[in-house]
Amino acid sequence: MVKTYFNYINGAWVKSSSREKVDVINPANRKVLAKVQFSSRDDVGKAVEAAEKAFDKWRKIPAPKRGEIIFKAAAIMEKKKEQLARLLTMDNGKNLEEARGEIQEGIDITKYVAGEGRRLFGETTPSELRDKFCMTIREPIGVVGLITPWNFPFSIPCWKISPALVAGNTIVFKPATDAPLLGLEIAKIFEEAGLPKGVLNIVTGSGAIVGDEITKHPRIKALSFTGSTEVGRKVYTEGAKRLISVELEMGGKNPEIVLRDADLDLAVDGAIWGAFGTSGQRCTATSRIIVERPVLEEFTKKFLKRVEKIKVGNGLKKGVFMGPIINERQMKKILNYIEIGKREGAKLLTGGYRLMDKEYRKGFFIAPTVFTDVTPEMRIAQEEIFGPVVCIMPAENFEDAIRIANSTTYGLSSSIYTKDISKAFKAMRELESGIVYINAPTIGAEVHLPFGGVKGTGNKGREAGTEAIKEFTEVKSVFIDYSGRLQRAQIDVEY
Ligand code: UN1
Repeated sequence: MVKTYFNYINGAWVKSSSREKVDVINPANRKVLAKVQFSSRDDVGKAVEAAEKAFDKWRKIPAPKRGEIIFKAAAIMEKKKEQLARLLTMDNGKNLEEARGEIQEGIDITKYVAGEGRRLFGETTPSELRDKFCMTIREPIGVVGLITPWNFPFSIPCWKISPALVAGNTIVFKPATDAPLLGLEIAKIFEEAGLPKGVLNIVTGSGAIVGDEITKHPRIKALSFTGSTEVGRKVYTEGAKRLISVELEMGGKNPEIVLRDADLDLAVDGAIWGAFGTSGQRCTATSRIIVERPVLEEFTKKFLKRVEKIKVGNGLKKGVFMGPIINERQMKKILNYIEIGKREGAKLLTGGYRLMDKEYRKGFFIAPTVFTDVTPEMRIAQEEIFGPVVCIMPAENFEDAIRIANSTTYGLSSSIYTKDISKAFKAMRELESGIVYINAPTIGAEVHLPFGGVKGTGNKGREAGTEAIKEFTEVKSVFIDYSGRLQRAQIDVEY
């Protein structure tokens, strides 16, 4: 019997009013893992209503007490780590080691922001007037709408849910259409941790119905979205119509620069992990390797040798490095980009095809793919592929490498391999990205640092780290005059 998951609204597990369900498929073998609700706009309405009703009570619970519930949730996640990781591998496809890493990332952010319950710092500052006190306080926004992707179906929801909760907001959350199960598990965890009913509500279903309704609902006061640029633009537009805050984390075309003085073996390690970890399905994935000409041949040879050893398969199997692509549509999109690359004149060095025999037959697997002779204007060097495809691009010198690195509309993550400290620092300044790595791959951000990108990757906000709380709070400036008389700012100033 396949398990059915329900929506989580007002502290109860409920069927969608649509009475429709959809299958959740394991991308490694197309086995049906579970069924989830294919929800309607009406379900979103009910979730908003519950979240609105719960808000007043939740925001008045002292923040350190809210933080304690969040800490408890983190402890439950720790206890369930192995079980969650296995479910994640089946739901999303990434290998078990990476799945454990993702659960850990969710635990880390949850612990980190739980401590905010005892901080949520405001500022105090002197007044220009006598016997007057000035301060800022942070307040929750209200009902927030969260929409998350399938590639990190546990940790990205945690990045959003945990800080939103500790700050005192209530939530309507839509997990991704693919890999929705971990999002639903998060609701179970917070329920067990003692979160009052209505504070966190989860509605599964399609972007076109549930996602669209969340972005348009007039009583949702802030939106936080991670996903494609195409959808992000729509979310931003809807939010703008209502003048609400919208946080966007979107695509990347992340470069790894390899300079002539780099430790080439280290640069190869970084490129393998950055380009093919999670089968390239990370917004931080390395999709361009920009190599200074004098080491181009040697780097390419070493890299190719390692790529050809990559083991592809079901992520539950020991030794598998690269799992499947999330679904057929994404697989076709990636294969189409490979065709585009060939037509554009890039040289296909290895891979470039779907794996079809035996263990691969039922799943969506693509061989790790490397193009060389890629030039900056090619589409495969400009557009996000979101799969195991990487472009090697020659650069004449350091400046040329930086220019190529910056030549896309995205700006999430970038990396440079060099032993030259001044070039490392120059790169840190010149690279147009929200995250820069020196002698480390483009993937693997840690939760206590802000995460997000410049240019087309986002709209300036950052998640996680010290920024996590900002996304989910309003700042209020408070002036307390204890002089007992009218004092007019800018006018009655005495010395
Ligand atoms: C994403 O791909 O959307 O930095 C998030 C990283 C991970 C998070 C990736 N910690 O690669």
